[in-house]
Amino acid sequence: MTPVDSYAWPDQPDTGAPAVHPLESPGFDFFTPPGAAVPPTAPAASPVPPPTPAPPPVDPPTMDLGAPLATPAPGGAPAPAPAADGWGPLYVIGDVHGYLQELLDALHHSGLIDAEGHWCAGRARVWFLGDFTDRGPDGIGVIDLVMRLAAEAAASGGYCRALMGNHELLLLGADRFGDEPVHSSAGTASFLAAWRLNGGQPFDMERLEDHHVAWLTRLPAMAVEDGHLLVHSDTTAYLEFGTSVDAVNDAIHEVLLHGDADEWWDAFRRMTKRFGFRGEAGPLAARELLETYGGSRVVHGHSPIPYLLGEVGGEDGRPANPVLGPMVYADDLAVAMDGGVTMEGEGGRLLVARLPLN
Ligand SMILES: [Mn+2]
Repeated sequence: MTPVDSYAWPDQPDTGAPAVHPLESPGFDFFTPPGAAVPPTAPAASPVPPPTPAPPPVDPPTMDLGAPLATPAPGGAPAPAPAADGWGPLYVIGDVHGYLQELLDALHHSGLIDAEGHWCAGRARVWFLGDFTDRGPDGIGVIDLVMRLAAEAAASGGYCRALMGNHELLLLGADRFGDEPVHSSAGTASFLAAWRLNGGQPFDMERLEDHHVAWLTRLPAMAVEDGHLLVHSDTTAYLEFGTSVDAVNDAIHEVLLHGDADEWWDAFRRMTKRFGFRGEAGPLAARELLETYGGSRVVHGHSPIPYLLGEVGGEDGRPANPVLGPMVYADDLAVAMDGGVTMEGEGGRLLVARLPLN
């Protein structure tokens, strides 16, 4: 893989950029370069003192997966109590985008991993909502951690699973198709150009190994758990893949296993749409997904909460308020879980939430 330039804004395409309108393009994906000052995390409700501020993301990353966390509280939060059916509580985690240390801090603070970074939540259930790589300092480190926690959780009788986000498709597509032109209704592009424009990190691509590719390729795009429909993106475009959870997951896997670059691009384009549950038509759209796939609430990542709230875009581009937790909206039918960890220093944070909310 040829090393790529440093950051480029999606609305300032370089020569390799797709010649399409930003709003129609997968390049329309919010982007904040890493490297901003990292504020102390501000956990909402927990007896555990906030962890010491993590060091600013470095490039290349140097943090160890198993390094002890700074939090002095032994064991982190109290161990989750098992549910009546034997399963432990259900957690969801929003977009990580390579922010490994922030993920370790958040998991430890939630009582899911111990001070050495190992699963300590027994039969708890964890779903990551996708988008592990790009933008942040250690995307492959994040994937390695999630893969290891999946094994450790299974050995404890719980589980740690993950959905496929659009950045997984982007990374896999860039790895597989590179500069090969893809043809979409919006113009010509390539996965490599789109990946670069959306925060693709050369050090992640260099460390992407076959076992990562195999694991990422098998991730489901949606799941229903405890009455929650879990998806990465806030869009009804999933309906274009099928009308059941299995049909959607099978259709996307079929594309990843046998599709050509154009078919991959079409899947990527659908899974990159956003804001489907916002505004007046939002509740109806959420209801349509729930009636089709099951569940009583859609839980998604992908669109950072400050953007969903319309709080970004002022003169300094900063959100008006820091993200404190998940956002319930669309007549309580949708939960946004992307706290905007890439906007650290600007009020964003990585969100871990135990479901149900309220
Ligand atoms: Mn996304």
